[in-house]
Amino acid sequence: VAAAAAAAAPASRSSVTLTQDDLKKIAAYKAVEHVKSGMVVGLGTGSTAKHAVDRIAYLLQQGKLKDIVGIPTSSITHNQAVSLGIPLSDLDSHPVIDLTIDGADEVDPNLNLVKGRGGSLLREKMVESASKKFIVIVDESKMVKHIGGSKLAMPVEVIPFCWNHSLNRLVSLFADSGCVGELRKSGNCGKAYVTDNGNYIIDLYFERDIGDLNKASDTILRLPGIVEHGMFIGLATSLIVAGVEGITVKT
Ligand code: ABF
Repeated sequence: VAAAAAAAAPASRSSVTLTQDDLKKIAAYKAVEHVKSGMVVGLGTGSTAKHAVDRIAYLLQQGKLKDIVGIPTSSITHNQAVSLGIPLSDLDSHPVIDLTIDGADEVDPNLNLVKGRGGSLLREKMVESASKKFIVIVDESKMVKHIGGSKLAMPVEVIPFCWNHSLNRLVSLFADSGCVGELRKSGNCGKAYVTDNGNYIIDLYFERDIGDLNKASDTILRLPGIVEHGMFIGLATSLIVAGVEGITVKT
């Protein structure tokens, strides 16, 4: 209720105190305004994108949207969409997607993103790179001056075979940036986290900025055993940021 009220008016005029989840919902609902009947829609993953999927399902149930085909970016989103009755397909059948809505872990002023701290990145990148429009939805805490410059993780999906070797090679690529890496673990059980694609994730941490993002991307992807990384460079076409002062839209 609080989020719906806030979505209808600038947050600063709302009489309610907005939580971070309210802000995520506001950004998600705003993005879903761009979904039109008949579209093929990429369904993002994470606590922000989840609100967009809920909203699309609600509008379908109300008959305000029709003939939507959803392309989920993870098994979690697939299951959510199935439970809500959203018709689904995949990239094999729909190689061009009209619009994808997804969250991010970091966003810079040029709409470059870090994604994958929640565990999804490969399917997201496949879907988002096949999308005519890709709207990123975040609360204001995700905005950074430059991705790759924070002290937080840069996820890299690797094949499980000799992952420690891949970790060492990744770290040595970025020795000048004071890089360290660790295998992502699943909860407290000590076992490796396994992605939807049966792979592992290595989280890289940089002491200093990694500099040119395209160069860093190319360097990582040239390593055998690396599947994909969490830098999404030049893929987002617009950004919706929800903050306590209101919504900012950037294209
Ligand atoms: C997924 O969800 C990931 O790529 C990213 O790590 C995360 C963002 O999640 P949240 O909206 O929960 O912060 O899209």
